[in-house]
Amino acid sequence: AQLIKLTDYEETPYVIETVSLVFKLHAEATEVVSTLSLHPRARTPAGTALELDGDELKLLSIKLNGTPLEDDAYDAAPDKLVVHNPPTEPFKLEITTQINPAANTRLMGLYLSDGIYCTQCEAEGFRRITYYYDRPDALSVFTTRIEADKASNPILLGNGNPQETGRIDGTDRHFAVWHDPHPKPAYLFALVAGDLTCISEKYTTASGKPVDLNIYVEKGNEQRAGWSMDSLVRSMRWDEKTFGREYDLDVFNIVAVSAFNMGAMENKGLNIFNDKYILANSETATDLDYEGIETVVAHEYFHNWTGNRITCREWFQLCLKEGLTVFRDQEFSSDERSRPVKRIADVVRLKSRQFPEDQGPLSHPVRPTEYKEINNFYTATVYDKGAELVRMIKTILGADGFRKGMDLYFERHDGDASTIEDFIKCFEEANDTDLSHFSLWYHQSGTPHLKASSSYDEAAKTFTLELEQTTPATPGQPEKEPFFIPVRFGLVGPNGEDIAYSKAEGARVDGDLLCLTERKQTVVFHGIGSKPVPSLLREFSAPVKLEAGLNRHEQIFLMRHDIDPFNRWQAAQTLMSEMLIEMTNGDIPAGKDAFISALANMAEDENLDHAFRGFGLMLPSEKDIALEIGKDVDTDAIGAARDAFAKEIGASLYDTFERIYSAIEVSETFSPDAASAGKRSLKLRCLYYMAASGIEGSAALTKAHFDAADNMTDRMGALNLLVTWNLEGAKDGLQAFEKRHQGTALAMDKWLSIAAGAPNEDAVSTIRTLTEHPAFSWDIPNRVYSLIGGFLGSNTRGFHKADGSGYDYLAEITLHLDKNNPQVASRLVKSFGSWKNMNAERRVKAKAALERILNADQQLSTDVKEIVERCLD
Ligand code: B3K
Ligand code: ZN
Repeated sequence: AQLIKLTDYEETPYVIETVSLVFKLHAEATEVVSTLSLHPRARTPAGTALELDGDELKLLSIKLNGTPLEDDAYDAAPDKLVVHNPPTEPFKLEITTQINPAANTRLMGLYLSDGIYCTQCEAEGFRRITYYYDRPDALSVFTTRIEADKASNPILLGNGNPQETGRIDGTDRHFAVWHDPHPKPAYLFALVAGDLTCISEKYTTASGKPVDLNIYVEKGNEQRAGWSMDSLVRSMRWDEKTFGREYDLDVFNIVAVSAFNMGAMENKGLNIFNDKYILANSETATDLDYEGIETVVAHEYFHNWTGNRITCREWFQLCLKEGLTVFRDQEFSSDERSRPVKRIADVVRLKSRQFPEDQGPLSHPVRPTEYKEINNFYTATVYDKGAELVRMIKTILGADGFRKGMDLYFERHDGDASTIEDFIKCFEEANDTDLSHFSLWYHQSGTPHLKASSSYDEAAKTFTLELEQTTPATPGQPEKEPFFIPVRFGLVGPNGEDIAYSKAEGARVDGDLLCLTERKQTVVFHGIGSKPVPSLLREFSAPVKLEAGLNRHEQIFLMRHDIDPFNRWQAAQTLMSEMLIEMTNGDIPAGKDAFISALANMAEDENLDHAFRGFGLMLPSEKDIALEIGKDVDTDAIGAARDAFAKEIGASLYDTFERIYSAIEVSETFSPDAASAGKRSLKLRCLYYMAASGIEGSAALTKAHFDAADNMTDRMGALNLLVTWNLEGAKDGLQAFEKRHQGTALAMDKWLSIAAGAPNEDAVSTIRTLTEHPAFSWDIPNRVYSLIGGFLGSNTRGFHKADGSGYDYLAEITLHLDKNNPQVASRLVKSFGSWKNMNAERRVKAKAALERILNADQQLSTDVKEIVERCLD
């Protein structure tokens, strides 16, 4: 496969003004007639060939202005259609292809999921339907006619607004025509046909335009779609209020399908979702699922403006829509729930997914400059770090300046296929400022390391802060420039309140914001009456690794007193992480008891909300610690240290946890709201430590929690503890759960993931056995992500077992999955991204497994090959 480069970008020589599609749906032989109205651009030389993309296509016929093309006038291959010498005047091309949705196991293009026809076109799936300019800058107006058997496919959906429907005379078939007035790229095309049912709501936009909202699900699931509808309505209101963005069609349809490679897709007016992000009730969904649904529904809806109305010029600009839309969905959830808690959750996610990516062989800039397979770049870096960059723009410009920039972006680029440069320019012009140094964040990869040290001069009443940034080399970028880093901060005085300074020198400092621009800067604060503890990077104001230069005593002080809740949490995390590393090395951490007692106070602090207290108690994961250690990692030692620490905290604070656990009352009728979810999560966190303690009665208490659970959060949470700590009752619990939920795929996914995450001497055989379970299937991504993804993601000791069995197994299933679904295979094989951090024994095994994939006797997909090669590089 060839390397695609940003610098090679060129406009298409022809413009597709309109496209009219007719789908004659049949499971194994669907015919697609595509009529394109084309014209050459003014500067296109006469005789320039028209080259359209294809992928595994079969051409049935091709006509130019109504006349079949002579054989020598075109060349058709499965992956390309070339029309030689097209007219120099506007012309019409009618292309008929035949495709096989039933055989489409890659879940890209048109495929069948549980008898439902659906599509996934981003990034390059449309070319698996018909020959086309399958690239985001080719915007066109689409009309779609769908024809299908009426009894098995009563519902026919397309993009835009419905036009007409009817029977096809003399057959059992019917049709529907949809028209989308908004020009769009092919990746936003969608079609659905099947036997579905829907829930509906009427919505009126801020300016009074009525919109029909429908969420389509398989029959019998309609009572599980209510939360999604609720989330959709709240998202629409929020975007009007917060960004002044209204919806722009008469209908907004969502469809939930069970076979889907990722979370969901923002097709214009017809979002298609993985059913995991639509279906929820208290019996089958956890609080985290409810939160995820709210986020993803909002995210896809917000794409209507950031993604669809303004799209990307090419795929290198992916973060233009994804980073920005993630930022928007994060802000939405922060407004709907608790802002500090949401911030903590987002940072946990960033640090656990993006930091490892950016510190390993798969590191790439938020806006990459080359790729082989674009589907490999839907990464935590593009999405989550991309969102952090937008957040930093807001931090630097302030809320009003940010909004002005966004307003200009919407106004100036509506209808465009745009770039990051266009986006940045809007903020610069709207605020009369220069963001050129800041823009480095889009181009330079890697996680900067920020090191702080400080000193206090009592006589001069000055406080001096030294800050130094370094960014380690990343693939393709050996030398790094200093970043523009916004550091929100406070100087915390002995009474816990921030001390005001009279003057600051040495950097751009404005109120509580300090902006670093150089490798090393010394900032002197004047008028400081007593020695402060600096609280740096409040709200996690930049995606950097901070070494705060504080001793344990000072960290504990911040954990107790910082007015920034995020940094209170961060202080606790830093302490836990440092101590866990010392324990991993066989040392006994200094200040452990003082820390444990501060932890108890935080857990009991009634002034903090429950969810925050739950997060405060969260131990860094084994993976987090491995990343923090960074080299020669022994995952068994980490696991043992972490287990021991949990046990010790559990034993020394047992009474505290028991007290908190019993005092929290959750209302009897289930509600997924943030407050109730926070109570459940704090209770489960207390139970986690009690279960870990080994103290008599704790296993029975955990089992009782499981037995009494009347919702999935508690049931799954308690079962996970029984299994994780291998308590009496684990086996019974697993059986009871299975009995209760067999037949409900999304619930059984949880059962698979709990079993896969459990520490276990012979984890790989356990997984192998589970792949034979009726609840599992290699063909449905959700099943694979739950079982295999659960093993790779949560079973650190199992996956990184020193004998290499985890690596061998990943190699084996990568090759197996790659034959049918390269995107799923490629996503899993990314778990090798951390192999270079392991100790020598493990590295040898991992490298051998990676090489085995590369040298296997089968044709590898570009997706898998690219990842494996980058890992080995
Ligand atoms: N835009 C889609 C992701 C498509 C992934 C293609 N491999 C979902 C989203 O980010 O909203
Ligand atoms: Zn998105």
